[in-house]
Amino acid sequence: MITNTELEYKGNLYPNHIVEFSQDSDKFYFTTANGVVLQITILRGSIIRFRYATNYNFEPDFSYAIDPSATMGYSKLEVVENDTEYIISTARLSVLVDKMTLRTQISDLEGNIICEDELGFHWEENYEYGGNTVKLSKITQSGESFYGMGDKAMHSNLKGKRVENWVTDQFAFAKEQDPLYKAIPFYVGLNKGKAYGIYFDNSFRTGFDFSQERRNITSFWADGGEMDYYFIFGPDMPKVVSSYSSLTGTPELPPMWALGFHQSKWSYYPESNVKEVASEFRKLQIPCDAIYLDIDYMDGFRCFTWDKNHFPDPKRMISELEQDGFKTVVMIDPGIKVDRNYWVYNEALENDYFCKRGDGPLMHGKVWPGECNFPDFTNPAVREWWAELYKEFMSELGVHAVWNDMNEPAVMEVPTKTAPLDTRHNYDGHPCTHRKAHNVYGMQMVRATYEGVKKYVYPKRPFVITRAAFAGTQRYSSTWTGDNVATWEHLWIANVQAQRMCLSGYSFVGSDIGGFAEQPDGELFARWVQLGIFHPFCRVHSSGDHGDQEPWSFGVEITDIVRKFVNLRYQLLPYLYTMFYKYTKENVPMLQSLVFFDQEDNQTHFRTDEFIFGEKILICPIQEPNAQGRRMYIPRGEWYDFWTNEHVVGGKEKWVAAELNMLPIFVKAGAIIPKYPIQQYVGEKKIEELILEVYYKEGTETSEVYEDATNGYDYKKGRYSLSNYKLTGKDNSLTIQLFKDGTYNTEYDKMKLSFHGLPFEIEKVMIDNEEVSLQTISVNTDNDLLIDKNFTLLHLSGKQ
Ligand code: NBV
Repeated sequence: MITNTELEYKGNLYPNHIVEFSQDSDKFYFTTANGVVLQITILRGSIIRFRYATNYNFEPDFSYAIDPSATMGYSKLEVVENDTEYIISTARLSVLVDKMTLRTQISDLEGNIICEDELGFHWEENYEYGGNTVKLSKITQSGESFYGMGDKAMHSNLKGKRVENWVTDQFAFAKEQDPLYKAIPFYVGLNKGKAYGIYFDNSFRTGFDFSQERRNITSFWADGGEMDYYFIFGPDMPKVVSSYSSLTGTPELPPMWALGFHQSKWSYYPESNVKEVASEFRKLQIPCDAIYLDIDYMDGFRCFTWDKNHFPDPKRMISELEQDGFKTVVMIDPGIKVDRNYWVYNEALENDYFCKRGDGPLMHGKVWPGECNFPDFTNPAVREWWAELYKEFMSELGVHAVWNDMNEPAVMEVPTKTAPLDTRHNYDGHPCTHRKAHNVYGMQMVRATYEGVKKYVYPKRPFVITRAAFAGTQRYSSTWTGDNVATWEHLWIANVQAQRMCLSGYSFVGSDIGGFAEQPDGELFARWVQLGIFHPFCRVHSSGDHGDQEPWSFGVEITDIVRKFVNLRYQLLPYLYTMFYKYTKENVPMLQSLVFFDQEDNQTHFRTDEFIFGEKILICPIQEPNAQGRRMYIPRGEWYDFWTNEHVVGGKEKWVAAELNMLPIFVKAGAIIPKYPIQQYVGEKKIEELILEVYYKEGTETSEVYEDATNGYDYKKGRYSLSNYKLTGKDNSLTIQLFKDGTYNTEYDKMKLSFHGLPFEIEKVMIDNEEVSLQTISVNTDNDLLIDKNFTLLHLSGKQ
């Protein structure tokens, strides 16, 4: 028995002095007299895991969030002991463990304290359920800021906030409302120019307090499980986020069509309605790649069935839509209707796949179909079964993609809006209650969906969307921010949520453009489209309760604006696809908040509106009605106004004009932005030439363009084309070097280069050290050049 009454304070228990220390290669164990064991694992020089056991007893080491393929390794590891502490040193950090209290302090090699325990680990025993409520508090350094935490609808800097992680169906949520649909217990702290991250790997309900309760204290806790967190050192934010992403994973490349514009509504039916919407897009020449079928396509809301009155021949419809360039995406929910004549229900019942309550009865609850049972997706056998259910949809009917909704799981007519806490789960062989499994339930559902869709759309790539998510869900699925509202405030929220999700390792994200609940007016809709086309997932969706929300629903002026911006997204597809490639390969978030882009500039620490799309394009949405423009912050460096080519030096605020058909967009000097011609859908046209918008800069800058077959897996065999451009600008010359990688031969042979901001008139052009006559390659008076795609060195010069 532990006797630690002297260490009890305000109901909490604390570790006392260390009585035992041991090392087992990359793991260190510190055991206190009252039975607390701290296990420190060195994963990399800058990633350190801290786990605490009470009663000497660790739980089995299992996590849904950590990517099993994450690679680790470190170069240096030393430990020394003095009278008061143990000091572990890696090539990047040193960790002090206090012998009397088990508190830790992490410093960089220059001796700057990066993260320091206040009370450190403490806990409360949970009499009712067993186990502990585990807690940890740290000292907030003065001037410290906090970012991340998934989909929180609040200011991007979380200093002074307290948040909770419990995935929740939060229809028409409000600003500051919490928790929402996702649980991503990961934050980034930024203190005196140095960033670090904490990922708390615990799927119970967790809480984080960023100096709200006590001014100088940051704390986090969980209703159960272990205090098990990863400390990730930067000191640059991109390094923190990239390390977090390497721990929890990134997705594979989606098919390129998934990055197109998508149209959805609750619900398009019958078939004629779906067809009308699709043909209107083509008639009005507004690009669109996918159309969504919400729950009403089903027979009485039974998953994996069709309402044959409204959709008599889904296979034919899907193939006709496909011929017109539309992919069909269908909804699947977790609730399975209790119905003895329904095969999915019968199969699950026979195989014991449904969740059960504490004492054995099936867990049930009301959702769209009425009374439902809920598969236990934390059981691997259930996931396998669920994956197989997609066979007919994908391989026989030709459905292209699936969205999983209501997978918090949402349950109607109960105060908790979800499954009862005593509901039992397999948790991949670690049986537990819903208290532990709730936050990962949706994740495991969409994981199973992903596996099934992937298997049955093969040799194409899968595309899946989820509403609920936990850390790591990004490996399987894209996501949307749930049931937002058609208000200006929600436009602000959507912007913050997308940036925050990207910083939290989850880049494939978008909001219901225009708002799900209620009805936007044309102006709000247009402004939302202008933001939405710069989100990785770009879909208009609405509840349909208050009227139509198609691009043409608000009159000709708005239709034209929507077309203009959707066209721009399609032109930027090679840029967007390259962003995705860099996200999957190098963990670069697809959207960067300004603080992420330039953490050393204090001006960025509290900015919410502006963000960088990819690595080179600065966007600032208009978030108020009747605006003719807005003030915005231009981050440090040199930029060009996308519309006017005006050269702007950043590090200051600026008024930027933006009438309803405009949006403030700036391009980083030195950038090379690839563009395709406008297509009505991905693959509509043969790409005859790649357009490169080249923005002059004095000095050097690199840019990349990734291309492949846009679908399928050939790219994994090396059939991709990765072009690395290095631009070097001088007073009277510009050099572009091109290094290529991969064996994919793009269908175009030529590249059209358009120059912006050249301080000289082009007089001489050298390609691969040979002079070429300007007449033969110049396409117009602007000196746009049309050159062979296989150059390696382009040199332009002229007089200023
Ligand atoms: O399936 C209907 C809706 C769906 O359109 C929406 O996108 C989801 O977030 N679903 C929620 C259930 C009903 C919400 C009131």
